[in-house]
Amino acid sequence: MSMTEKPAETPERLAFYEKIGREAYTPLWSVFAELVTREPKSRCVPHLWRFDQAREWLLEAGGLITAKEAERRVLILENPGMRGESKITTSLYAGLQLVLPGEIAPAHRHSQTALRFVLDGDGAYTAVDGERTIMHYGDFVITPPWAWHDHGNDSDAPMIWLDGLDIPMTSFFDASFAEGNTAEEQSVSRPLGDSDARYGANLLPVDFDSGVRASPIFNYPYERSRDALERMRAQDEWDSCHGLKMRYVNPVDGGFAMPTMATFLQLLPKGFATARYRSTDATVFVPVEGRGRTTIDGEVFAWGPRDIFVAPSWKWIEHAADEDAVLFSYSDRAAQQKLGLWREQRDAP
Ligand code: 1HN
Repeated sequence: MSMTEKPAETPERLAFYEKIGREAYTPLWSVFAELVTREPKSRCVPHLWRFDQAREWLLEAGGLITAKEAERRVLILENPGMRGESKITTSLYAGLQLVLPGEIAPAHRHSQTALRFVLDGDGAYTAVDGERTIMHYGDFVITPPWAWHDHGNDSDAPMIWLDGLDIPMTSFFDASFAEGNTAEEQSVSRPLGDSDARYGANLLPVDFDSGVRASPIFNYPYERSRDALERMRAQDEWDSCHGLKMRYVNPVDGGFAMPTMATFLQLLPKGFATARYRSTDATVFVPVEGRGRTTIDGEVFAWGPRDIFVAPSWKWIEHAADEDAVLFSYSDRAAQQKLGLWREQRDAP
């Protein structure tokens, strides 16, 4: 049988499909080519959201509903190819969350893993399983599956961050559980900086086994990651497709920081233009510093700090930096690699 063409229908065949269809059967040969495609086919399309517009509408939402009433005051970034599905890619969710000064986003927990990437404001906290962390611009913070979490803003300015969750993936597996807490905020049971000291200093408690697959570090401060990139650039070894690209790591097993989602931070020096690459993990990019342009499937997106753009699976991507630029990104590569699915093709050595 051809991989791409479906056999011609005949009146006898159609009558047969009709008969078996009434009893919940379908002939594989009439759907095979759509099920097993030669290459990834997706409704996900490239798109860019401007932070300035998002911030304006988030602040407007801030006048319409409180964080408490909304549970989470978030504007979802919906892929234009999949409107109404709360997805930025086929497997991933993205939203922008606003917490105003004095507000609390109440404690809850769920099966879905979440990441936060801080985009505006300074000094709000998120609490995960009894420990708070204070958030600053560019910090990457994780909420492992089934961990209690709440957010609060004791600063005097609005805080906005990007939420990335594996919601569509969890729905795909029909594995979603969630519960709220009777108390609005968790009681604090560990001092600030406890996880960082225990797990973030190239040390681990001897015999450590958290029983959780996510990293025990839950705030990866931008200051530290950025400093690492800056010190490495002196070596002048740029990957032709990715510049200087690092992945956030779980110190316990060397894997990605979260079980389903992979996160990255990359530096593209001023004037650098990458070679093309494509990979099976549709990716959400967030420029943290600098300006540049990314071409995705032939379409050019000019970006600046805090804009958000998405590249679908298996579409050619190339970046060009007009200034020294830093990009944060996340994708489902962590899951795909565990499942033996991930592929990358480089149009370069
Ligand atoms: C969630 O728990 C948060 O904790 C944000 O801030 C967005 C979207 C869907 C489901 C849970 C948060 C979310 C979410």
